[in-house]
Amino acid sequence: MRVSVRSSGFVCTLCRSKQSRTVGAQWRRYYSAKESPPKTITIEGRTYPLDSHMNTPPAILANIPRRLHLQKDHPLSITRQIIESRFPDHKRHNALFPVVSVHQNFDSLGFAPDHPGRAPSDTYYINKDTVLRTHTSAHEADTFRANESAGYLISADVYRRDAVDRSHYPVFHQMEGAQTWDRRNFSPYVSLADAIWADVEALPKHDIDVEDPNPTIHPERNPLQRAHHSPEEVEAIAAHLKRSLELVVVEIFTHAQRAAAGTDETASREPLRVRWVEAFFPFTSPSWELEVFWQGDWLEVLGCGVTKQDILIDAGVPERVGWAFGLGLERIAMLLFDIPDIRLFWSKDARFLSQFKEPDGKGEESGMMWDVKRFQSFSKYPAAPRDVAFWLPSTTSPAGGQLPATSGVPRQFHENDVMEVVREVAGSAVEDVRLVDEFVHPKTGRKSLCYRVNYRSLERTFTAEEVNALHEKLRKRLTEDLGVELR
Ligand code: FA5
Ligand code: MG
Repeated sequence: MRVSVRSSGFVCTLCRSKQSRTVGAQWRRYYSAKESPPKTITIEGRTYPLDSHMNTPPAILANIPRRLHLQKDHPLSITRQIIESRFPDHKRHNALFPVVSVHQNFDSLGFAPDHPGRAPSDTYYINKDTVLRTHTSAHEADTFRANESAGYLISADVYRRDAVDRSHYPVFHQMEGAQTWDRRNFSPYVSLADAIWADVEALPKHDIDVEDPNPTIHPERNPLQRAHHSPEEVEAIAAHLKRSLELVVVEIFTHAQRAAAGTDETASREPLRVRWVEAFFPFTSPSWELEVFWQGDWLEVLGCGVTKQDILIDAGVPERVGWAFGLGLERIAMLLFDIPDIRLFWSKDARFLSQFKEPDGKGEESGMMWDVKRFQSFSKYPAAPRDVAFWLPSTTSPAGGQLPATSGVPRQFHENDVMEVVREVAGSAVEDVRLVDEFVHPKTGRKSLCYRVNYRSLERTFTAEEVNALHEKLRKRLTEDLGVELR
């Protein structure tokens, strides 16, 4: 692929798309010390052509080989195995490659062409057709097509340009689960719905109080796929889905409370509160999210729903109907072990890693084998907050700023671009980044933003000089990359 380089940025000669200077400049800075940027990139032996859509920093790609969900004795791997123990008959897929096509990640799941999730402000692109998967659902269609089992689980690393705080990291891990029934095979029952209800009855019961105030089907908010399912079938599928996932939460909390019992009596007495809320995903209907009350707030742990029948039809299994879910392994592991900061999962510090142990030998299928201990936080090092205030680039629209552009179509400023620059300059030296002030100048219409960057190491105390140097570098890079004017 040939790419023409202009002083103001890059234009992809293949797709003729207008790329912001950020994307082109990043690509040039990361991947080229020489005159022209490289034409391809090789990731673990697989080679991809590059174009001006490339916005994935090397520091993000460097996480690919870590595979924390498979690392022995790692809390994410332990969490994965405890959840897997609730689905003993589901086929597991734990080594699927993270570079996927735009088709797999979005099109195959029915994402609209203008869905915000596709934007380069939210997703790491390798080229215009290739991304780092943003969710494990990227493998749904292929796994349904392979049709190897009625149920499956996929655990994997996923990548998103997102906020910087204690529960968000640009790389995290999800577990996808699905269960299907063949509508031609319901004997000895009189209907498919009856056959599914028999499976619901075969699941264990639990005694937790679950808030679930909404009807399973709501014509506007959570519609039935009328062409494909009867209301009775959806009631049965939803009951099976919800019970299966409530049992996951019960399993996790049983372990967490047992671990807490040894340390803190009040935590061990706090009853588990769980609620279902209505949700929307392009690939399920009806859809829900499951939230758990934890340390004073509702925490979303998973999304799920009745699989869109078009996905199963396109995958060549039109006779199958069923459910799917996707959960965040970090979120669950934070509840399970009481881990306060998502950056800790990436730590190579023995004070962190040595606290977690898988049981030896077999017994993976039995949750009772797990001896979970509550994480003993090592001492907290002081936070060093620094503010950075800037004017967004002048713009015809007084409402917001725009990134420098090459071909007349400017790209809107997006907060995730600030987050990305912070990650590049300071990596995991930053605990969180928050917008603390914004205003629009009454005369010029220019917009000013002020972000508070909270520098704090998990492993030691930073000196003021170190923090100042990082912050100065950040200020410089914000002007260079985003075209903002420091105040
Ligand atoms: C999804 O990713 C859907 N693919 C889930 C799904 C699968 C729905 C199958 C229906 C059927 P969502 O973007 O809400 O949905 O992410 C799912 C879970 O991942 C969240 O509930 C949360 O637990 C976790 N999660 C999302 N973003 C982050 C993040 N930046 N850091 C850590 N965990 C996250
Ligand atoms: Mg969600």
